[in-house]
Amino acid sequence: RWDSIWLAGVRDKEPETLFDKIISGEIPATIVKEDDKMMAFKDINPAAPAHVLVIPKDRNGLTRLSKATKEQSEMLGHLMLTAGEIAADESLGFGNGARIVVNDGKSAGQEVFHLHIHVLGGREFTWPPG
Ligand code: DGP
Repeated sequence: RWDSIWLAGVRDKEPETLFDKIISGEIPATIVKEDDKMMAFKDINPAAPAHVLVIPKDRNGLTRLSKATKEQSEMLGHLMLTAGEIAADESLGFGNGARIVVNDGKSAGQEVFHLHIHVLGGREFTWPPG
């Protein structure tokens, strides 16, 4: 786990966020899915009965989606596939439709500048979002 943080620090000049502390285990989180590249954990301030965040372990400059590069395509695909798997997981309270969201930048409501995909479920959603 520390390897990915060290790598992130070397490659990435942006300030660390609390998600690095979740990855390292310094801040506890309810992890629902994890591999060497990503971690998915329950949102501390859920906006729906089921609310999971999917993040890359090595942020590698990816503070927000609009900074993504072609080299990060595989990682982004992996995160998106994971979000889809979570959205189908009835044991987590999903399975009947999900809202999958990336807030890109402050005016879109982004507060943590380590790319993350929100997977929300367990209720009906309206459109347009607020
Ligand atoms: P955003 O606003 O898109 O940057 O989403 C950040 C989310 O991160 C927000 O829904 C709340 C969540 N969050 C913030 N701090 C913590 C924490 O310490 N633990 C967990 N599990 N989630 C957190």
